[in-house]
Amino acid sequence: MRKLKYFTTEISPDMDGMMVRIAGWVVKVREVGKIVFVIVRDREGEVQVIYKKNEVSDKMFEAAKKLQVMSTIIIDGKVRKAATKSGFEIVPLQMEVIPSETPLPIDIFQETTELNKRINYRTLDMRIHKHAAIFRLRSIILDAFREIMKEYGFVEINSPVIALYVAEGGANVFKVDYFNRPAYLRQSPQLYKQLMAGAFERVFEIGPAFRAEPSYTIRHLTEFISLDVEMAWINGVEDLMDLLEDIMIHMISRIRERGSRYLELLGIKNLKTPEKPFPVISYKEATLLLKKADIPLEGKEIPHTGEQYLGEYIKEKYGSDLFFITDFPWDVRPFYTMKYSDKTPSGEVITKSVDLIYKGMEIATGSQREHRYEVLVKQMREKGLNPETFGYYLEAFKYGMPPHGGFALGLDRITMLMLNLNNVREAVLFPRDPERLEP
Ligand code: AMO
Repeated sequence: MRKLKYFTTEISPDMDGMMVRIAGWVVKVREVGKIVFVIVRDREGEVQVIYKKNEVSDKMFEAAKKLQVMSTIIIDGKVRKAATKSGFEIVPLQMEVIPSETPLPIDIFQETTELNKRINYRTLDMRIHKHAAIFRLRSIILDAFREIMKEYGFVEINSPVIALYVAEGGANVFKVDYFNRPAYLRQSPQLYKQLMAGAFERVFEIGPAFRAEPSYTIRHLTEFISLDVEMAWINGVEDLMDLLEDIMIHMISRIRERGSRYLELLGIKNLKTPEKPFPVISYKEATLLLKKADIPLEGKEIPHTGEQYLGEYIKEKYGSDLFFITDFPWDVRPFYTMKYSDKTPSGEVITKSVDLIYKGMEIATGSQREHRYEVLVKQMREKGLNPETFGYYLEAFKYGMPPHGGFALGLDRITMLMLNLNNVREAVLFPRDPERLEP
C-alpha cells in the first residue's frame, strides 16, 4: 500500500530534517508570544506542531491561532529535534484543515461524559486513546481466537444470519418479514455449525447472534458477537473444556504480549494468564452451595447473583477467575443437548453440558450434542418442538452424523470482563439493546 501519512509513532528524533506528512485532529492550541504550539493527535499518539512567526508564512501563523479542537488537519512538514516528550516537533510547510464545530458534544479531556452519550458520539469518543484501547484489545482477543482455532485445525465458516430454524427456543427470537414469509434472525449459528462439523469435523464461526431480550442489564445485548466452535469425534464435554481452557489462556497471553500499551492506558496491571485445569463444579454442587447461601434459583436456572456468588467462592477457594459448571439438568438445556443415559438418584435427567464462568459471569456455554436421529426427534418432541420445522437440519442426521459437540463464547462479555469494564456496552462500538437502534 502507498504511504498516506506517518503515524505519529513512526516518527523519531533521528528523522531530524526529514519531510513527513502527518494527519489527525487538533487537540490543543497554545499561543506564546510569536509562537503557536498545536498538538495534533492521530490514532496512535500525539505530536507538537510549531508555528513560529518568521518560520512559517503569516497566513499559516494566523490560521494556526484560529484552529478549533477536533478539526481535521493534514500537515506536510519537517521533523526537528526538540525538547518535547517525543523528542521532536514538526515545522509545518503546508497544512489543510477541515474545521470542527464547537462546542463539542462530549468532553474529550476530562472524561465527564456518561457512557450513553459517548456512544451517541462514538467517533469523537474513539479519538480518546484510553477509550479506543478497549477496541484495540478486543481486536487482539479476536485475533487470538482465530489463531488458536486455525492452529488446532478448525475451518472458519460463515452461516446464514437469516434462517427458518429457531435453535435456542422461541421466546427471544426476532422475526423478520422475508418476502412475505416468516424468517428469523439467528440466535446462534448452532444448527449450521453442527451440520458442518458433520463434514469438516472441526469448524468455527465468528459472527453476530440476535436475541430479543427485553431485559436491560449490564450483560445483555440484542445483538452480540458469538465465537462458535463445533468439533466431531469428541469423547465427552471434557474435550470441550480442555479446548475452552486453551482458548482463554491463548487470548489472555496474547493480550499481555501484544496489548501492553493499551492495558497501560486502561490502568490494568494485574491481568494474569490462567493455568489449566480450571476448577470444575457440577450443577448439583453449585445449587447446594447456593442453597446454603440463601440464593434462590430462577426455576432451575442459576441466576446471575448465583454466578457472582459462585465466582467469589471459587476465587477464594482456588484463586481462579475462571471455572466450569457441568451437568445441567435437561430442563434448562436446548433440545440438541445429549443426555446422560443414566438418571440421577432423584430421577432427574442431566445433560452433557458445560458453562464457563469468568469473574462471576457466564461467558460460554457448550455441550455434547445428540447425534442419533431417532433420539434427536424424540428430544425435539420433549421440548414441545415440531421436528418438521427443522427441515434439512434434522434430515442431515440420517446420513452419518458423527458424535460431536461445541460451544459458544460471547466476545462482548469476554472483552468487558477481561478489561474490568462495568457494562458490556463499553466493549461494543455501536451496541444494540431494546432502547438503542442508533447510531
Ligand atoms: P448461549 O445462549 O449460552 O449458548 O450463548 C453463548 C454465549 O453468548 C453470550 N451471550 C450474550 N452476550 C451478550 N448478550 C446476550 N444477550 C447474550 N446471550 C448470550 C454469552 C453466552 O455464554 N448455541 C449455544 C452455544 C453452544 O452450545 O454451542 C448458545 O447460543 O457469553
